[in-house]
Amino acid sequence: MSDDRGRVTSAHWGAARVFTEDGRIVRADPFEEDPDPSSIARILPQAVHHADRVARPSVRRGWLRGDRARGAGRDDFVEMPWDEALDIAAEEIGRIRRVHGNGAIYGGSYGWSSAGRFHHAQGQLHRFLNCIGGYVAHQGTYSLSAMEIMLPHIFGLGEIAFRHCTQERWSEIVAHTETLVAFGGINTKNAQTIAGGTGAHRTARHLRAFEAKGGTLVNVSPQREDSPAFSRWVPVVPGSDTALILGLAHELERTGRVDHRFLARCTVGYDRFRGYLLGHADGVAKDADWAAAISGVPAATIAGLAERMATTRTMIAMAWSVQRAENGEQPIWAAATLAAMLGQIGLPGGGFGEGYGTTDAGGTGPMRRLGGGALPQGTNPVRTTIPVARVADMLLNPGMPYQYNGEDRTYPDIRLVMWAGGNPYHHHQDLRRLERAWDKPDCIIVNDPWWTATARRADIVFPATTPYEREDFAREPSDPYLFHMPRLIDPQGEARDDHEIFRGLAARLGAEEAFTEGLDTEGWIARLYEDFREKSAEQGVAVPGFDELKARNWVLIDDAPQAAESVLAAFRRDPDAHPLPTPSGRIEVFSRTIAAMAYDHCPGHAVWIAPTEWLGTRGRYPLHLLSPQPGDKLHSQLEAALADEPGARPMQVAIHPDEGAARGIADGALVEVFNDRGVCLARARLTADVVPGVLILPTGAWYRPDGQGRDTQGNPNVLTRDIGTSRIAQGPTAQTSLVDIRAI
Ligand SMILES: Nc1nc2c(c(=O)[nH]1)N[C@H]1C(S)=C(S)[C@@H](COP(=O)(O)OP(=O)(O)OC[C@H]3O[C@@H](n4cnc5c(=O)[nH]c(N)nc54)[C@H](O)[C@@H]3O)O[C@H]1N2
Ligand SMILES: Nc1nc2c(c(=O)[nH]1)N[C@H]1C(S)=C(S)[C@@H](COP(=O)(O)OP(=O)(O)OC[C@H]3O[C@@H](n4cnc5c(=O)[nH]c(N)nc54)[C@H](O)[C@@H]3O)O[C@H]1N2
Ligand SMILES: [Mo]
Repeated sequence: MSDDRGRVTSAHWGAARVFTEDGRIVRADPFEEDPDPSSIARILPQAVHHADRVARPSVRRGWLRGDRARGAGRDDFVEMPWDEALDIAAEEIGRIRRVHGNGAIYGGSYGWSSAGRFHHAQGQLHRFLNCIGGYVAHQGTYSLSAMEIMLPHIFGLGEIAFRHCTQERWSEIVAHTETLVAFGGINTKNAQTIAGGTGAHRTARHLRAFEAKGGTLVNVSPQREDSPAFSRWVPVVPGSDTALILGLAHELERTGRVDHRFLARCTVGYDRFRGYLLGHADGVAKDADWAAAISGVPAATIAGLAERMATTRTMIAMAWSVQRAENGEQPIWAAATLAAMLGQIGLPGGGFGEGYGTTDAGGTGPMRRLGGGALPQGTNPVRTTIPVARVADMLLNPGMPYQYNGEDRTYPDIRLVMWAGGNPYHHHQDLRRLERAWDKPDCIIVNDPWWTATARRADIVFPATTPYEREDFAREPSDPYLFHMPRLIDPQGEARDDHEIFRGLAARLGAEEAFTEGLDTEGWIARLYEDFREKSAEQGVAVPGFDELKARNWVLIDDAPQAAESVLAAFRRDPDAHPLPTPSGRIEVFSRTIAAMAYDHCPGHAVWIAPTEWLGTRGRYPLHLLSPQPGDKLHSQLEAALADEPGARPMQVAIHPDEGAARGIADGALVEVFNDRGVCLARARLTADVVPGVLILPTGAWYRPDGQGRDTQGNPNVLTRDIGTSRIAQGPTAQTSLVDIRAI
């Protein structure tokens, strides 16, 4: 049977019109409403029907013998009928609960899984675990942990509130911003995705409008490609942004351009910061020459940029990569401080913002946050959490004390790990270390559609359906489209929905009624949709009934951005009447809360702290490795099929021609990238569009080590360092790693 018109479905990288023939997906075309569709979906047919799909429930042979050495991923698996595999898993979950308690279960299960409101893998897992007594959860994200912790300290607002209700939206930027200074750039490659899917990509359109009206986009980045061609590239040494920002701040002081009136009305603690900036405390003025020596940006460029920022309407934008680094808290604080010194915070098109272009949701402004439609997860009786990126620390060091945002904590003793919808062997740093940590628990259970590196290192693997094999609906709060996600094909192999997998486990653990509340999948989708519809109606937004949505496939909802004044505009207008929810009610250039943490690295205002690995270190490894997000996919998803394309693996690593010449590396040469932590293969791409000394190796290759532990696909996480940003946010630090490279 062929399906001539295809049907539209949503995905993180955008909606697509998907065509099937004889029960198989044969093509995925761009969604016709999308002016800038992503090409990621093109590989869908090959990925969904790939031989690397998990066909049946599988149990690791070694685990059946009582062997925990799973981290190296060398074991083979025994396929089993569903009932048998579910029995084994339920028995082990039950045993661990009885003997060690629910506090021994790690169910954080970080990862993007797939769009769709009901079949959200983590949500299903968390609900299941809460129904059986709870689990150790995680806090924060790999994306922006430092931002999530710092924005409340500085502005008193959570990151989402800041991004959606406070910082300037694109329309304001296009209308008012003259200079957009983007640390880490604004790259439409990243704006292909949003967590809840997107109907019509908009970032590229906004950038074109900004260009057309003559705005200046300054791309402060180690890579020219991080912003569109019309931007001005300011090449910067990775990890040095804080120093560069301090240099800009010093220029404002030196030239008398600081807006002291704004600082006095709207901020606290500028004097403390100023003493540091001018070198009163340590005798080191953080001036343009000082900043130039650290950042590689010439002092004259710093002076020119500072002048431009002070004399034009300026928005300081920061990509999340900049804070995914050691002391990633500092560039955010420094940038917010610089914006305060410029005195443009709360003016149209001015101030500090983050996440523009990081996903397509950046700069969407205050949308009506249509609530509802999310699977209720219940309450978790286990109170223990960890900062998300400290998972290997936790597994390796039960009982070890650590500090986190002013709290003293200890790591729990984890016996069971359950993962659904994430790929830690993609997302975590220092994968060889993760392998050692992975051998610690008694049991690891993974649901995934594919044999990812994580699935290959699990004890029990449950094959999950992809979104194309089940019905759902998609609704991203920052996007005006609403999608029915039809079941396009039957589940492949013996795959089951995550909900069905957890229902099977819940039934065996006496919690089926609690988990399902007597509803089947269809009943749940109807309940979530009705909930979404009712909450939308409360906001005055009309949403069709589910049957109508099903018939229409997708609809555009009238969900225009609210015209409400932004929190910062109101604050600026009258800081006493509209104080920020910080301890002082003002923007905290100096934070007593952070100073009181008494962490030796942070005195309570933004500071430059040299990373332990960066180009200023004269160690054994001379090159700085950056591992940005891949342009041709989302993280490690669809990798099975992408890796099959001729010449696609190992991944390409970008390197400056001078560095290539110094090492006898030609364009296209097979290379090894290495340091003490690991080695991976890659293929050299010589380009003058990266700063000398910097290697760019995007993430997303599946980890596939050879006999010597050398990753064959080009996964940068065999090389990255697994330490927290600092004791404040304990975020991941993937961008702080030194390596070397050699031709082979
Ligand atoms: N070196 C380095 N590392 C990084 C980063 C970096 O910049 N540099 N970035 C970090 C960031 S920001 C992030 S967000 C993470 C992303 O890391 P992850 O979110 O873990 O990466 P994904 O590949 O999206 O993992 C999703 C997994 O869910 C599976 N999946 C999809 N749909 C379903 C489903 O319906 N059910 C189930 N059970 N599984 C499903 C997919 O097959 C895939 O294996 O990576 C981080 N890692
Ligand atoms: N196509 C695609 N889009 C994605 C994703 C994906 O996997 N694929 N993932 C999504 C997710 S989960 C997230 S969190 C976002 C992440 O969004 P970001 O974190 O903003 O994106 P990255 O690609 O990691 O980094 C952007 C650029 O920052 C630059 N950079 C790195 N280090 C430094 C530094 O020290 N200083 C400066 N100034 N620049 C630096 C690098 O050149 C890099 O290309 O992307 C989202 N968008
Ligand atoms: Mo992310």
